[in-house]
Amino acid sequence: MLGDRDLCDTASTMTTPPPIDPLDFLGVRELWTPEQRMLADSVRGVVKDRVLPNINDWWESGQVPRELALEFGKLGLLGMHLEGYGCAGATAVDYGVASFELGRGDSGIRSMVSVQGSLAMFPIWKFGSEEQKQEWLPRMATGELIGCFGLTEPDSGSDPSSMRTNARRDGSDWILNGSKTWISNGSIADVAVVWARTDEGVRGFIVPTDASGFTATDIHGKMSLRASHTSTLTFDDLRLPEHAMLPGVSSMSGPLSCLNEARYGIAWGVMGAAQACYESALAYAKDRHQFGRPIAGFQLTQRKLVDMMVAINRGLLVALHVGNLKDAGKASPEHISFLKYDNVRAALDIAREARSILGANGITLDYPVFRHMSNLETVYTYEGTNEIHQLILGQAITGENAFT
Ligand code: TGC
Ligand code: FAD
Repeated sequence: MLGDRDLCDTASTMTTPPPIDPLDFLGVRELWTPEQRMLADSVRGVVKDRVLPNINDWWESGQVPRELALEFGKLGLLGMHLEGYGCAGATAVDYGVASFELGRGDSGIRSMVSVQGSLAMFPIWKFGSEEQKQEWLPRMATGELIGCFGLTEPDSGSDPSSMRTNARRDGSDWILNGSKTWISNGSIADVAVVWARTDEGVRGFIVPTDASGFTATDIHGKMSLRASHTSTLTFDDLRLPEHAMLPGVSSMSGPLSCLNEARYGIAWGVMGAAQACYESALAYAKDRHQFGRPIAGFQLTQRKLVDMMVAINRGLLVALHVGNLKDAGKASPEHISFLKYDNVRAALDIAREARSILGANGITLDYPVFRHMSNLETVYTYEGTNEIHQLILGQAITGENAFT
């Protein structure tokens, strides 16, 4: 029988909260399943072993080895949220957790995975014929084949509906002409999913990059997302067979629905980048002394660190909530815009504050912060700029369309 003393002990054990972890303040990781925590650990392991030791060299050279895709394929990360055809059939939350860990390494490396799964494989999986799925998806899931996604054009960025790239029928073939720019993975891709105007509406085409009339040229002089190949693609009377066309869609809803998938993963990934910046700034602030004390002891530094910590916990909780909505089939494109809009701007603010805490050291590659900060400038712009998501949300709450 338990005595009064035992009862008190039991009660106090039950109510004593665990110690606070400054790196996971609200214990958000505990909301992930044990399998999701294991997934996070294994992605983190690959990032630690394969990405972080090389990232500064890749950043400086602007080159990423394409073999990295094979490693991600082995882990089952490529097209992981798709079912069948060699894909892992994971949940949206699983995909988010993996993106978080990849983003913690580098947003360019996370982009390699996002583009492959959400932008190149997803449209084939969603809108492709059975033959197209069988032909492309299994080898894309392993990383043997790399894909890219061509929507943006030199004169059509935020407004992709104004695209000029076009395809016309020629007998049973299609002839593709035009250009796409700012295309991630472009010059290392084996296959490009290209969106073009046709007499039948906007159509997606699976374009092998060794086709005659296809050219990919890397964009140089980037100050952001340097560990990622970004290219301009041109199509010059490029002849494609009928079976290169995705039969399942003939409107802008095709490419725009792919963006939902990528935007969702990105919004988790930026919290990974923010976490890396926060961890770096926290460690630095505790170690760096000025005026005879650690700079972590100054109230202004504590304010910065606290704001970062709160924003990361909040961003991860919202990401988990939207992930759960997505898994329940209840996430609308506007929910995903909310997530992309708020998490990216928060991550960029966190990275800038972290940079300031590191002082002069903050502008070097000796610490990851500036690299993340500058990457986040790209993420603020791609997959719908901050302003575009603001207007999507504005329309959702006012009913007024600010675009037209
Ligand atoms: P709008 O008239 O609103 O829509 C045309 C049709 O599309 C449907 N739709 C969507 N469907 C699914 N998901 C969405 N998010 C959708 N948004 C719109 C819509 O219902 C309609 O369908 P239907 O059946 O009635 O025809 O189109 P709009 O031309 O007025 O444009 C709206 C706007 C501005 C929101 C859209 O153009 C937009 O999102 N612009 C931003 C462009 C963008 O995000 N580009 C990204 C390029 S890819 C990239 O950046 C990759 S980065 C690499 C990486 O991910 O790591
Ligand atoms: P613009 O559309 O010209 O916008 C310029 C400014 O005007 C922005 O601030 C914008 O918010 C603002 N603006 C535009 N319209 C409005 C409006 N209606 N109201 C208020 N403000 C407005 N694209 C792909 O298709 N595939 C890829 O793989 C890909 N990868 C990328 C990788 C990198 C590194 C980068 C930088 C971009 C990539 N993109 C890709 C392109 C990206 O999606 C576009 O850059 C983005 O959609 C914005 O287009 P834009 O750069 O032409 O800017």
